[in-house]
Amino acid sequence: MGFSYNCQATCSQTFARAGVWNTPHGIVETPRFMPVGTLATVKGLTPAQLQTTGAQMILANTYHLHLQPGEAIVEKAGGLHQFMAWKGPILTDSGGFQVFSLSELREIKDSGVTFRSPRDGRIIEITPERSIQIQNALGADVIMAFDECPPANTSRTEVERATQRTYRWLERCINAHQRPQEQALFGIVQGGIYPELRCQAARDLVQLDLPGYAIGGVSVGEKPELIHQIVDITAPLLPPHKPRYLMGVGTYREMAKAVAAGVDLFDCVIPTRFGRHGTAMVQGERWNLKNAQFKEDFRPLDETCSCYTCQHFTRAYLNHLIKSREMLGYILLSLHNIAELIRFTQKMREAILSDRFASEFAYWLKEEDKSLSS
Ligand code: PRF
Ligand code: ZN
Repeated sequence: MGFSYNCQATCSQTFARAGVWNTPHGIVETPRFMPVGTLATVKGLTPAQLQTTGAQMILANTYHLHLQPGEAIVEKAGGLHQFMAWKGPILTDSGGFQVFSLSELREIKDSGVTFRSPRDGRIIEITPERSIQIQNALGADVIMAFDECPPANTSRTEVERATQRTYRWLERCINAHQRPQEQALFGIVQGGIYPELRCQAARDLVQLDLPGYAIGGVSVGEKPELIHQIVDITAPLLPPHKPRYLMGVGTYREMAKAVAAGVDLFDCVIPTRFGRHGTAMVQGERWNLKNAQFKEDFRPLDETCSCYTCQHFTRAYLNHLIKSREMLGYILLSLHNIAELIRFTQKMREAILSDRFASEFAYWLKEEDKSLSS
């Protein structure tokens, strides 16, 4: 029972590490990508299908589940695991990020955030205490601190204010947390693109001796080089015997560079969002399956992929499904895309275990060729 992170191997040339993280609902082998199931569903996939992708831990979201169906319903159902029939570990994000990114008419004060519900227009207040109360009721294995994530164009003064507020909110989250034995509360390092603010935030959070740490506030519109720089500065300041989670990042290069900096966990909506739009992620490329070039292509989507989609269906069939707007097309692409990203992180893990990470992932780790990259 409980939580423990055990490092199995470290890379001799980077800060990459492979580990096993024990949670109350099973182990997570790191580095690993976590699929996003915002509304207690990874869109389009049954838990059994999800399991075949190699998913171990999945995400859900406090903000969305508070609005619909409400945490009381989930609690009555016996908690998130029972409600959605996912037996593995679950993490809930605090809602902080979504309040900022999704709601119109929001007001941020020291006490918390008020916003107008996009569903029915009622005014809702989420405070650090409220976020934790909701997350305690939802019952995920890992819960996230309620933080303020300023957008990329925010001034240093404003970011400093947000980072200090995030720290005060974290103290309130810790005090409000009613189930510390069953649910690990992660702190989130903010500080924008400002190295000194990141360092200060990381040091302050580490003092609180939390069971895990996240790097937030990246991939909010800044250049990729800045993501790498911030992660390089922040990750080494986090305790080596606890998991490190880079929030909202799921592109190959950013994950590889973050793993090289010592990050263990990732999440991103890209694989499911792309899947729902008919886009497949194949060996680092993005293919639009609507494209006529696939019409008579009877090869599997990715000939090297062992996912259910690639084992059973052709590009021609997927082209047909997507063109016909058939549900199954979106489902099969989401399944493959998730499997693809998890496999990428699993490959990094295996490379670290045999100390071949730096050479095998050299392509992703080298400086980006600006003429080719997107
Ligand atoms: N904070 C929270 N969730 C997040 C982020 C954050 O900064 C990000 C930023 N990439 C994604 N999800 N609570
Ligand atoms: Zn596949």
